[in-house]
Amino acid sequence: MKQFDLFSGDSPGKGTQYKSTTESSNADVFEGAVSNQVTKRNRRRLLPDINAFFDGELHYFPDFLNRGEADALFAVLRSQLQWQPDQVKVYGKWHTIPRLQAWYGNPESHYSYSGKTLNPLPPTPELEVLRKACGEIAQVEFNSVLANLYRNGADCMGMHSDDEPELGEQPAIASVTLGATRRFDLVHKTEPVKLQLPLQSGSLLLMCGDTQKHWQHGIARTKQPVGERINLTFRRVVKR
Ligand SMILES: O=C(O)CCC(=O)C(=O)O
Ligand SMILES: [Mn+2]
Repeated sequence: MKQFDLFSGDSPGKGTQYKSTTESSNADVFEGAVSNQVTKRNRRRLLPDINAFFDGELHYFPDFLNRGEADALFAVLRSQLQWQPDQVKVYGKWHTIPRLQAWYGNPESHYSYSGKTLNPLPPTPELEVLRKACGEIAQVEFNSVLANLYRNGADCMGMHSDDEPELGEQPAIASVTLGATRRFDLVHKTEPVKLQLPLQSGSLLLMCGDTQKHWQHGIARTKQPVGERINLTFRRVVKR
């Protein structure tokens, strides 16, 4: 079994923090890191206003895993996780979601969304390594992970917030991407602001603070030929 000893040598990639603040230096950080990733339309609208509009906290670690680790983890998780087609209820009707998914966690981490309760499978060793590594960075004891497999560009995830009551107030969500780069959209719930982040293989995106309260996020469908992508969102499910 390959061990993913994330903290033995190099420390994880330096994080870039996007945070609501009145200090102008954060806007520079934002611009340097993201300006070439947002569309021209958004760049004009977004960058001058980022301090006013960023209600929440995002931290992006593009090199959380190195290339070899990311490729090896993709192969292991692609074959070992129990990928399932799933269904959600929308306006009283069941629909098959456009991706495969699997839910892993400790036995108490039952998670309800869209009219369903997911019962967790026991985490694999690789998921445990990643859970601990993400937890050290976020300073959160994550106890569950939702794994999503996007098989091609038609697979996607609609805009939503991870704001279910069992995630508690100001939930921290650690999102690890493996495989193809896909565009991650963030849209503010009340202001005309959006962010587009191409999440690269091996990256970690931490969403914390009020991000879920003020923003929706999702993965858009694309007509571009694109390979498979695995995304893992580590969460802390709390008892209500
Ligand atoms: O695939 C992604 O990057 C997003 C996944 C996500 O938002 C979720 O699992 O709630
Ligand atoms: Mn989400």
